[in-house]
Amino acid sequence: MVLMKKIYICVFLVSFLVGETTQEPGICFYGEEAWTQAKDYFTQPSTCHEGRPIDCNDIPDKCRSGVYKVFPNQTQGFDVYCEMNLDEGHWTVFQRRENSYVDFYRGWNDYKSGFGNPKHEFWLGNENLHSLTSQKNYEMRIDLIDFEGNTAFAKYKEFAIGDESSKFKLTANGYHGTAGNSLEHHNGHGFSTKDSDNDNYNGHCAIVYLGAWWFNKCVTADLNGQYFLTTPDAQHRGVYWRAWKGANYSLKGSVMMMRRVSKGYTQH
Ligand SMILES: [Ca+2]
Repeated sequence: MVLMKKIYICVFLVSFLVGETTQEPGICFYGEEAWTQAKDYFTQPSTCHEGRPIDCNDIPDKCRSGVYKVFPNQTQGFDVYCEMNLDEGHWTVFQRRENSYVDFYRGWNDYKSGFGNPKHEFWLGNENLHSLTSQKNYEMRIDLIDFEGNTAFAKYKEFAIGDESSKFKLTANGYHGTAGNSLEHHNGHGFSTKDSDNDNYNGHCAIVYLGAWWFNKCVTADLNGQYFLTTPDAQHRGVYWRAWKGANYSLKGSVMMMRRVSKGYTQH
């Protein structure tokens, strides 16, 4: 009975404060998460969840990192995680690895539409990445952490994902950072999954390396690879970034995010 009461209150608070009457799945939270959500709505500026932001650039400065709904070009909107503190904030996060809880060895349609929880492990979806990056100019930031707690980052001044007819082609130019440019080998290539081979290798990179990425011939980075708690069972596997940790190391975690670099804000 107590649990049911918590669920009910949570739905009421969220619905009331965002001015929606919907009780669609995902609007209700349980236990500690429900309390955090309710507290955010009470203590953050009321403007944090107003309007139709096209990405996390449109979220006001004083709002906290968390999940926000964004409405890029011609979409009905979808949830993203906005990183509001790191490196001047306003980053739209589109990938995160932190444990082995979510299976990343998935097919084309899952990678197209996205999966997981934006607050934890997830992939935002190639269609959503295209919607975001086709509306303005974007930069990208990737943060990596190893099992000893060391961190490294890679930033790209230009980042875009093509539409499905291009196989969600990656554009990542203008590297700087501490992790090394392991995306160079993948720049300009389409996305491949275990059921869609768009790489430049005779075999099928996504199956050989148990991942899903913009494989070329085959791989110097694959942050969507299998999650290992120990050294991977073969080279080029795991949550992989060769230029930082070599060919046989799987990272503890990764975060991939983008931020608009064009001047001005779009009114919606
Ligand atoms: Ca192939």
